[in-house]
Amino acid sequence: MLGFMRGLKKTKERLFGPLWGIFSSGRLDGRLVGEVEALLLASDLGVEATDRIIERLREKTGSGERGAESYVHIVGDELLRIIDEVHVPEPPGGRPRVIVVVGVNGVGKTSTIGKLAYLMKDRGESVLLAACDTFRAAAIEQLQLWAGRAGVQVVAQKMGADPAAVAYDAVQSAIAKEIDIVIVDTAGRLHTKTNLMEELKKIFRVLSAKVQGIGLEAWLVLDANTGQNSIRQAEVFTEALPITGIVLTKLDSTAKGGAIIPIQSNLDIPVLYVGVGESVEDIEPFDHRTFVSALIGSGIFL
Ligand SMILES: Nc1nc2c(ncn2[C@@H]2O[C@H](COP(=O)(O)OP(=O)(O)OP(=O)(O)O)[C@@H](O)[C@H]2O)c(=O)[nH]1
Ligand SMILES: [Mg+2]
Repeated sequence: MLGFMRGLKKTKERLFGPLWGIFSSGRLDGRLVGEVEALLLASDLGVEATDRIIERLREKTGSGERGAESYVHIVGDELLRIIDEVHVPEPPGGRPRVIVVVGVNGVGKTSTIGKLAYLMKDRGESVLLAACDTFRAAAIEQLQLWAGRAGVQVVAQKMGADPAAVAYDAVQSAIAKEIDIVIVDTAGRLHTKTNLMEELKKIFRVLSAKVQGIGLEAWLVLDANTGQNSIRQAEVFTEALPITGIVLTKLDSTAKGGAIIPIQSNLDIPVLYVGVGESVEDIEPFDHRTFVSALIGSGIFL
């Protein structure tokens, strides 16, 4: 909860501070609803969520009902409803669980992997990392640094090695050591985008064909600063791979946190974790009730 509060500071300042202001300024009428609509649209919640919220508020105009609190709760209630409609897939059974982490360059894949390893280890699970970004100089060392912070091991080969071969090695090693979770770091950029997608697909293909009984999944990392444009970015990955979860990073450095809503509902993939800073502890499981409560500054949905 604390992390969420901290992480959403800028988003709250842009959205829910002014929203309380509008609702407190008088009776809810057409003019106020218009102001709310402009604010919601400007805050990255997306057209669909904005339309739904505005429709709910319009039902209340002229009702004589007063009080900023009750209107803010209508907003929060509709946001929860929208997130609740997102399909949450069951994690695949099988052992070890193998999570291939993908996303464009610089979104925060490697840091997220370090943070996830730390979090999962803290929960009592054993974790092994696979250094499959063999393209970018120093990527392997960067993952090793994060592994050191999290207190977990890395399977790596030389720069330029075949990422699918590294992933295969890591999974074999995890099976031999009875490790619970393998997290696979991947490149964010190759010579071309097509190359990158082919390489990611190959990691998937090799692992599913060559090792039986693992729980293979792919998570997509998106940078919250990209706002709703992340949806287009995500589509390239969702066409290539069966993405079952999203990690939204850098929530602490943007006012575009509202984009969590359209990203999930447009892609129909849940946000599983959010990144709220640059240290190993700066990750939070995404809980939609905590999120909405933190966003609107009221504990009513907890
Ligand atoms: N403020 C903030 N910074 C973050 C967060 N997550 C990652 N970063 C920063 O984003 C930058 C890129 O992070 P990386 O983990 O290297 O990103 P990447 O996706 O692995 O990048 P490539 O390997 O080049 O594709 C680093 O400076 C991180 O410290 C976050 O939640 N909050
Ligand atoms: Mg990286």
